[in-house]
Amino acid sequence: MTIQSILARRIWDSRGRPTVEVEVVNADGTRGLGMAPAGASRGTREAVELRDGGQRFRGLDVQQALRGIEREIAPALIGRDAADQAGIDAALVGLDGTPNKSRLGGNALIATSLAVLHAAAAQARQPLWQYLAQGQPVQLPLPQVQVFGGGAHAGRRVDIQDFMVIATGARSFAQAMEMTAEVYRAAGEIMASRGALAGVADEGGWWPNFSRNEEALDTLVHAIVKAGYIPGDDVAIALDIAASEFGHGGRYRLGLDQEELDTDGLCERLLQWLERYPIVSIEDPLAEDDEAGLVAFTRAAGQRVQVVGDDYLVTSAQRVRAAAGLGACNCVLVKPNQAGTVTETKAALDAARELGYATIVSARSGETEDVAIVHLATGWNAGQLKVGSFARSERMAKWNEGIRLESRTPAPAGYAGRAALAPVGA
Ligand code: 2PG
Ligand code: MG
Repeated sequence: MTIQSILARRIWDSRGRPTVEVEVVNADGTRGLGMAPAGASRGTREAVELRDGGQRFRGLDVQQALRGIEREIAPALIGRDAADQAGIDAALVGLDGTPNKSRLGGNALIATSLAVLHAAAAQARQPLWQYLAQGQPVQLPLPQVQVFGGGAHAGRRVDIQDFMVIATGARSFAQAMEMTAEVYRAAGEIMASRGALAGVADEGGWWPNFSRNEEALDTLVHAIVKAGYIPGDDVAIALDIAASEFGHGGRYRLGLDQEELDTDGLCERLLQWLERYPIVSIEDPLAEDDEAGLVAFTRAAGQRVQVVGDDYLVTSAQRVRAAAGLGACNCVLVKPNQAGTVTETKAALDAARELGYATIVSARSGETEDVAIVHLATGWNAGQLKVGSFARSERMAKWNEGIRLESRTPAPAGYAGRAALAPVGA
């Protein structure tokens, strides 16, 4: 069955910014929709988003990306089989012709690649996760859910970007959502009781009205207790330090705490937090350019907690292999738009798995109603899923999709739970 037409249009993301949507229509009438998400804290080696520049929508319009899809991508893909994901993705990469996908745009490529994937699943008359699972037993992922947003997602009100919880005591995806709902609400009540409630940040986490970064951690523990759970037992903490946002060349400036730390100083601070708080996962603890720091931190903490590479690994199989050679990180954050195509995303995930790294499929801070990543996390058996907070429907659509997958027949073969965390088997 062949691709009959490809439509590209501008839609709007969760920050009200332009983004790319692609619709692939097969000859049998089945179709697939792909939407490009957008990050705010980005790794410098990510696939480049093609934006128009100029005055309109603060330079963020995507007309050039749409034109590239209409004039170059569509003619190259029409007549091909949507089921040939690898062939189509290779064609996309070849057409673009640049190492960072800057000519046609990573946003154009990922929207197209995801639309082709959806169209192939629709053609096979299977839910996407099942199409991806190819008959292998797969599990619903363990969710990481943001409670306070910070960093680039909250006007840098606090330095640390994501203060998240993982319902480690939950025995199903639905139960993890129930526990998270109670903690999220308790955190809001605590902020309200302090007169500190000021709406939410970009991913739906409570606005981080704190006077120190550690106050956010204390409040998170307090919220877990107030919700009736045992910190570390029932509900644990996950952080995305997103250190590339406040550190370069081994110098880290914590604006809120009015401190400047070097690599050793930041490592030491984070190791103290690991002692004092029930943290089970820590992402981008050092900046993307601080490889030695990432190796040292992983050596010091990687036997006890999950050390996640996001900006540093940028969903690249090649970078994952290099990191494994050095001993940096023990878990890979997998973001399809960092790679630019579904096939390259899967290659990064496969490399991670082969090397004994845990994997988390992740959304971006700029999202849409698209729930594809829930299917990718499940169908690829990634083990973990990160999609932001427990508010705003671009987030809730994804959590709710997980609940749907768990309760439908056929359902995935159970729930990954805390065993999905690195270090694996700890
Ligand atoms: C991250 C993501 C999601 P962004 O850093 O992991 O929280 O943020 O999409 O802005 O890169
Ligand atoms: Mg991150």
